[in-house]
Amino acid sequence: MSGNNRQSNRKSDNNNNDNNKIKQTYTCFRAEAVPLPKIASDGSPYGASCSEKDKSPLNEKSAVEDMSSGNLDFKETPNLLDDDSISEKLKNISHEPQENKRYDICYKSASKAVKLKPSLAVINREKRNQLNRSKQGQNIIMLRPGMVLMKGYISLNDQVSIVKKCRELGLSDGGFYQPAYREGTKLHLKMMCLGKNWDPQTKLYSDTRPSDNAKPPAIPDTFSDMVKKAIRDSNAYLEEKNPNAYAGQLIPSLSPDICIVNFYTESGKLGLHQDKDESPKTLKQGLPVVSFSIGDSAEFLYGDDRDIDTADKVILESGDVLIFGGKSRLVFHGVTSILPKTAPISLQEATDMIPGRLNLTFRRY
Ligand SMILES: O=C(O)CCC(=O)C(=O)O
Repeated sequence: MSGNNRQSNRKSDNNNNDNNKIKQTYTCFRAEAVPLPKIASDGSPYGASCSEKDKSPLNEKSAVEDMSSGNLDFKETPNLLDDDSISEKLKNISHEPQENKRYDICYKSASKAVKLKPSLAVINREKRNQLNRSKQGQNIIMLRPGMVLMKGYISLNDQVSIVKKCRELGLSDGGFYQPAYREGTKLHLKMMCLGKNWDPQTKLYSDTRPSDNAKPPAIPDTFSDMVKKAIRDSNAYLEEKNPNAYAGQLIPSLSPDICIVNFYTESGKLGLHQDKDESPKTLKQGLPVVSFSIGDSAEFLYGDDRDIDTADKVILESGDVLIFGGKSRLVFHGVTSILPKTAPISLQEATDMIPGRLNLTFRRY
């Protein structure tokens, strides 16, 4: 995986129905603690990046979100601790130096008392999303040879189970942490590896995480089964739809031994990169990367090179599965933004997940 500098200015967005080319560059800001972004000459996977953009005045909600993304200077917010419910949330989200903290992707249930009531517009959107989910199996789109998007493929129940499992694993040894590059630039997400560790500093896989020697938790069997089923279903659909057109374009099956779990807060992002640190055999065979999206939607770019001006764009919503293997195994891809408040309400209610997006990418070394 390698990244790209995104310190530039948003100019335009020529998104149209026929061709979703995104013609944008992005304005990004640097957090105090983050060294100057650099062009990722080393191909940094998640991009030497612009930093958290949210500099808005603190209120209860944004303070908790900022704390959860590790960007809040605790000393500046003494009033927050006067409120019992907020301090309850903060107890759950460490403000120790990021290297040492256990990152919780869900609020404690006690914090439910401070939840905001969803607006009518949000409730309606949720209903539409649920309707789409019920069309499961008819919503498979081939984005390009070897790259398939399965809209709403993961049922809400399974999404809830995945969030709960990731929360549990994320709080255990080898769980979520704040990754950084060798030069100290922080990635705009929290990460946890399952199966094997992938290190953003060396771009190598290993059995333990160098920063704390933790052994990554195993990939739950239920996750692996879902990955295998998704590939089978996507191939079956493509074959049935048009046996001639898709002959030779089916996705090789995958028995994953690595899963990289990313959690993006609302200001999270990830530069255009390729997933190319897996074994030469895997890359040669085009064994796919299978990606699960859960929570808030993401603006996802993909293309032939590390160029946001020529990349295509697609919105990944909660429950979507994206598969890229075969001819698309080395496609450049990245996340330009998270679309706040787009997660299914029922998911939020069942998990008490903090605002943001959970993404799991399964691979084989
Ligand atoms: O969050 C996503 O959808 C992409 C994640 C990704 O590209 C990666 O982990 O390599």
